[in-house]
Amino acid sequence: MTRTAAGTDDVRHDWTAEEAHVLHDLPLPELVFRAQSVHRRHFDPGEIEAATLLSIKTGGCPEDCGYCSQSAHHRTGVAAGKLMDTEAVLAEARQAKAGGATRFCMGAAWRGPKERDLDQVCAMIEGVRALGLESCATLGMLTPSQARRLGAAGLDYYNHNIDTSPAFYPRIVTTRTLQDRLETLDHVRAADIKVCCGGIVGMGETPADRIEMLVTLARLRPHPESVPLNLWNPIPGTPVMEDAVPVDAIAFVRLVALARLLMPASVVRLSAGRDRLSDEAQALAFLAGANSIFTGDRLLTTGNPAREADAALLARLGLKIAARPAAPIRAEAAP
Ligand code: SAM
Ligand code: DTB
Ligand code: SF4
Repeated sequence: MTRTAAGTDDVRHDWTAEEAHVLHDLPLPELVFRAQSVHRRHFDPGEIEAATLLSIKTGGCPEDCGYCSQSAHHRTGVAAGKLMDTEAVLAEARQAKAGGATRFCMGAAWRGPKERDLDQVCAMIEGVRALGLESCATLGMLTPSQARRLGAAGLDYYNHNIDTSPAFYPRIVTTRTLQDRLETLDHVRAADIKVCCGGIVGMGETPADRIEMLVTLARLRPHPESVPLNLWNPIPGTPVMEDAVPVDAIAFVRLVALARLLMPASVVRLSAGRDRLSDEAQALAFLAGANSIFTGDRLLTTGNPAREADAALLARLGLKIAARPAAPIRAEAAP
């Protein structure tokens, strides 16, 4: 994806919740105009990044995340599987590449990887990179040495979400803290791997929690290079199911615009729940500064728009899937 030569003088890390609320509540045309103006300083507005996900180890997870189909604490009907064979993963990566993706993201339902598993994931990363794809992994918590091993294998991105606001966090997960998540992100940074970190909306949190989540991300130094925004995909059998309140499309577009304004040089990805957004809502989200999507018919355990539907949407909008992975330069120097 083409980054423009803009400087990073509009990149700040001292955002307050009050400032974020003021931006969030602007009249929608003003909010979207400002977000699109910032977007154009950093990115080609005609390009969308495409990443494809694969669940390399599904279900049976010891964590109790109240939103997740893969937690062993909930009866969701998702069976616990084994770590996939490396060749089978690389066959999927080849298909992702043939489908136009520039990044391949491998997800595992672990609290954290075991050493033996890590050997195999490192082989997968090397294979993915040999195909000319960027690699991303999301494997749960990492120790500093595990992060270094992944970095040495050539991992480009590590996805590890903060998921929600600090105040709402203990309501959705009790087997780890937000501080644990932030520590793993520190280890990922120290290993010189780019950070993909975002969250979920629609789990029963308040609008203020959503803004707090974005402010928490925008106060990280440096900002995550990649910010996935997930609309919660309802999973019968999870505790969140009881309290979930879907986020309407316009409210979601406001969050996309706010993410773009708070983190000007970060790629903002429309992630889970995109299959419930109309073409018009997605168009508005792109106008508000979203510039990445997951392509392929599946996310991890839930659905995603069909490839053909995405191709038709992007053609209607005159948008191109970026032919190259994001430039390997950091948009922002580490402090
Ligand atoms: N186990 C690892 C972890 O938690 O970091 C990696 C996989 S986990 C499924 C990756 C992310 O997917 C979670 O952090 C959460 O933000 C998102 N996620 C999980 N279930 C979801 C759902 N039902 N709807 C939307 N996003 C979801
Ligand atoms: C992220 O923020 N969204 C992706 C990726 N990171 C790993 C995962 C979405 C999962 C949606 C639920 C599922 O398919 O199980
Ligand atoms: Fe496990 Fe990740 Fe699901 Fe939590 S979100 S239950 S850590 S797979």
